[in-house]
Amino acid sequence: MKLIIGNKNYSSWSLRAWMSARAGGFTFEEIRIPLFIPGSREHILSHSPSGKVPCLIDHGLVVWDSLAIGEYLAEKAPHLLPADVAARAVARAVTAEMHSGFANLRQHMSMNIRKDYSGHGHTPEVDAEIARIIAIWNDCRARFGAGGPYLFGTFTTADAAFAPVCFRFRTYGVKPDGAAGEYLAAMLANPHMQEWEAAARLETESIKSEDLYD
Ligand SMILES: N[C@@H](CCC(=O)N[C@@H](CS)C(=O)NCC(=O)O)C(=O)O
Repeated sequence: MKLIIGNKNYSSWSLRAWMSARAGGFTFEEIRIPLFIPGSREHILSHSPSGKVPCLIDHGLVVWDSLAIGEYLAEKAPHLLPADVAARAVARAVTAEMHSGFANLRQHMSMNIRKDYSGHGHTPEVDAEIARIIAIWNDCRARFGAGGPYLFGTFTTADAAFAPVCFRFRTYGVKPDGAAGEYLAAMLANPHMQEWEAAARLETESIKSEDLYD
């Protein structure tokens, strides 16, 4: 299995797929393509038909888009989704909401693990999206979280979907209270998250357009 990803500091979509692959216990070769430098588009297209990362290649089968990759990995490692049908439906709902929404947060609080942009990025629209994310976290933890520290107890693809938000909240100094805050702390302490973060800190490329508040 191969996973094509972008820069670990910046590529939020890559992180989602990578976290599902790690949490699923898969052995995979990681192909990291630094984004937005000469040749990167051609390099990505040599693996991924969409021209985007992440892209998963499993015995010749090409699966692109982080949502499809998460679903594919969960078919092979069913513990990546909750066992209960209702919990599984909600896990998919919050994952889909994350995948298709939160445009203001993406724009004003882009993932940038190495930076401390505390206090930056707030607009009324961003703050409304932050409130919605905190409400999702509190709701999932209260209804489904009894079996562990993650949204549905054990780590699922829903946690992978929110992994970039956790790094964003730290970069931009967003500090939820209560259950959501405890969830954020658990995610930032997750060994796979820490492995990704350590690699992001070692990267030397900068994407100036993503360093929003320098
Ligand atoms: N909906 C896609 C989005 C993928 C995406 O936008 N990836 C960005 C990096 S995070 C990318 O490949 N950008 C390179 C480019 O557009 O040339 C997914 O979930 O995988």
